[in-house]
Amino acid sequence: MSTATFSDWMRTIQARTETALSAALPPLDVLPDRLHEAMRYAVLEGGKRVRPLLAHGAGRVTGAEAAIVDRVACAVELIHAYSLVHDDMPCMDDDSLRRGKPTVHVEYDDATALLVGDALQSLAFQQLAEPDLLPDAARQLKMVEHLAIASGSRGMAGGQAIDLQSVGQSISREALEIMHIHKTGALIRASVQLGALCGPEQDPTVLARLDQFSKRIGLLFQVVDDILDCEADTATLGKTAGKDARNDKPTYVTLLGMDEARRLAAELEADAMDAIGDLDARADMLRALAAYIVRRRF
Ligand code: GRG
Repeated sequence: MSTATFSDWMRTIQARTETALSAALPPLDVLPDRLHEAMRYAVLEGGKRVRPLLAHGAGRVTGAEAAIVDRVACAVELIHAYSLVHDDMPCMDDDSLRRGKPTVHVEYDDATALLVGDALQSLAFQQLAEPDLLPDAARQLKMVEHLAIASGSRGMAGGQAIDLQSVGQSISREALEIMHIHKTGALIRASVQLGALCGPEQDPTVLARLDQFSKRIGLLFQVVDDILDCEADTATLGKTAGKDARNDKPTYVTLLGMDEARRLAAELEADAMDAIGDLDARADMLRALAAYIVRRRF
């Protein structure tokens, strides 16, 4: 498949995700209008939409209608947006910039940021509760279960708790991996699971392959994120590789060094490709997405 074909697909999915998110979010002229404005500020016009892309990529494999996948793409992106709003707050990472603009608690205030995250999380589950989203109610309920587990204490929120506990401490590679499997990996995995559940073709072997793929992609995403952060820090602050300039959180680069982190990224990409190697051409967008995640530069 040509790069142009993938780029076109990616832009199409990003655009339809933007439209779907805008329709799902409460309008600006409905009370409480300040909260609704802040929710729209947090979600719209920003981000790569990697999770919606993964959901649509997996949905293609199981023959899903794109309009159904839009719903689950909104659900996973709303959870992601909530996690970023809360992660940026002073009680967590205390960041003032996100996606090139002031973070929600800076633009509004702490209480609003807290409520934005809460409300986005509820809105995410509301997307999955739509009557007759799928002809099969059991499959629709499975989506709710996957997303609840992925975002709760056995998923993203749990990973964040482990991350906060590990600040300033030296941890093993295994412990770092467990943290990321929960913090970022669980939602990436759920994005693929939910996208795959949208389609009528529910072959257990294919679903297992997609699951393997998503687990590797989750870790790959984090390793690449650590590499990019370290490169950016080195370029802008003159820091040496091996030190995360933002805080004392352990990263794959601090733990393994830059060369080994790059080698690990290449290995995870190969493993991810291998996991879906047997699938037909409908998996090509997922293959291209894996390559995009490794080679992204923003
Ligand atoms: C607050 C419950 C709670 C959880 C926060 C995911 C998370 C857990 C925090 C994000 C912190 C962070 C920057 C992690 C690094 C990897 C990551 C998830 C980066 C941001 O995701 P992208 O690159 O962002 O998909 P965009 O802006 O493109 O959507």
